[in-house]
Amino acid sequence: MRFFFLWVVLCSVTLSATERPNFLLVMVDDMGWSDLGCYGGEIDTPHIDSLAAGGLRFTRFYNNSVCGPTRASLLTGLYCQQIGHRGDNWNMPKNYSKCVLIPELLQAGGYHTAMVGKWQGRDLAVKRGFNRFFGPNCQGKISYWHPVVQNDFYLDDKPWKFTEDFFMTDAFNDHAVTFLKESVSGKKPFFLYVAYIAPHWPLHAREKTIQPYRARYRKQGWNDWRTSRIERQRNMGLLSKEAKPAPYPANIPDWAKDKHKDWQAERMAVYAAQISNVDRGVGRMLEVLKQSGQLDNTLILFLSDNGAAPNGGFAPSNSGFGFRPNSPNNTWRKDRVAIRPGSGPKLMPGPHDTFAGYGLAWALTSNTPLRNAKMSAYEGGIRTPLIAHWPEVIKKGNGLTRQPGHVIDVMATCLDLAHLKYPTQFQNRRPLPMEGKTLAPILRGKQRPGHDILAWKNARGRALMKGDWKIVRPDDKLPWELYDLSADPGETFNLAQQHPDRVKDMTDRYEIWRQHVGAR
Ligand SMILES: [Ca+2]
Repeated sequence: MRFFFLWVVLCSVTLSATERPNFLLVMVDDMGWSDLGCYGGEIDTPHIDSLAAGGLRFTRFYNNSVCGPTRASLLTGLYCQQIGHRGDNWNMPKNYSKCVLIPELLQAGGYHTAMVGKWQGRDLAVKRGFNRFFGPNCQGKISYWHPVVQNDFYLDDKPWKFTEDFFMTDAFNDHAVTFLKESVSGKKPFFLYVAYIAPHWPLHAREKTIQPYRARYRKQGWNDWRTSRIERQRNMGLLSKEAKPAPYPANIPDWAKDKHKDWQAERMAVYAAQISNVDRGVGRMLEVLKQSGQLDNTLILFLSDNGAAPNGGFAPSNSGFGFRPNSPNNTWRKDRVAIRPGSGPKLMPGPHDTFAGYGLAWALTSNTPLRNAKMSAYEGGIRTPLIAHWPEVIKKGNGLTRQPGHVIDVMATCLDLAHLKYPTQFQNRRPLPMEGKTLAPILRGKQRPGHDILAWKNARGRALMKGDWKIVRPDDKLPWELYDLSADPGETFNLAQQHPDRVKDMTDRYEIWRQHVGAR
């Protein structure tokens, strides 16, 4: 009898340990909605696509359209303004007395926690709940090739010495694999957060990773690739047959008439190479999970922190991103090698001494079929792919869900699945009540009671969403526009004139939200 009792106790202990899943949260930086193969893109992302093939893709998941505000919300489960973030610059939560971070709560709740990649805090990640950390404390523009000022790299709490053959995404991939191997061999469940900086500008990549893409983007340009993506999205069920993609703004040049096609193609080829490099890292992480037998009990979430970035111009130039001719810039890189300013046919992007972006024309292809880009509250700024992979729970592969969600939901999801409660007090802090809601019902194939509203205020956009309806405007001086996202994801038909009562109701709600979160 006593033996039986002990056996039951031991079993229940083992069961409760396996019940709590591991978390692998992977976020890329400035990647558009349709760059991944599984969202209609032509970039080679076989490993990320395999997550979609065995998991669930969200068609309406949202971020805060800029790096810092998204990260602040992602890690705290709060709107960024609630923790002293205006939504217009790119640092981490400013007011830690009002929030807690996911790793802090999971660590206190028995998880092993680790992070690789972009950290923007005033203090180090290992002081904010991570047992292990590798990456830069980002305070300025970065190079993928070399150490630069304002972006010191740390391994845990120690400054990290750069290796001879350093390339940032490769270093992230290597450390993610190392931390994951440590995590799977430990007794605790784990939370690994990999925050890539790719494919954020500058366009830096190794020649061998660019090469496979060169011919692809010389063959056809931004408009034709956009058409190809729309066709694939319609076939995949990501875009209905009737839905109209966002129209091109009038200033987008015609690819057919472009005089510098090889340079334009090179810009997209380097961008694609950066995403491929992330995909290789995801493949290596998947291999570690498979080998350890822990893939089935690991919830993997893959998303982007904002829409594709418009920076980089339409035409060749001899300056950009703060680098100008006849203006010395040999103090930015720590080895004092200067960047050759500008970008063009005689200065192709990719190498260590270049600094370029791919420009709005390609960014709109990345965001196909959505309107506008990073920083905007139109869908091209705030809508992100989200892939969820968790074989133990998500049994039916290749699924799509149209239920909306937001990065504020990740905190609630992790706590729910880890059987932890959100605290009213943590250390000496009194965190505000969570704004996010768990995504677990959606992962289990059910309808969840979603958000009554979701809302945004950032430097170049304000918006509020209620169900399929969305009001949006680029700034406070312009009238609100109204869109029905179920029929019009491209935000092409402004329905504000037809539905004045709905606009009034939603603007009232926006005002209540604005005061609730303390947005200006
Ligand atoms: Ca970003």
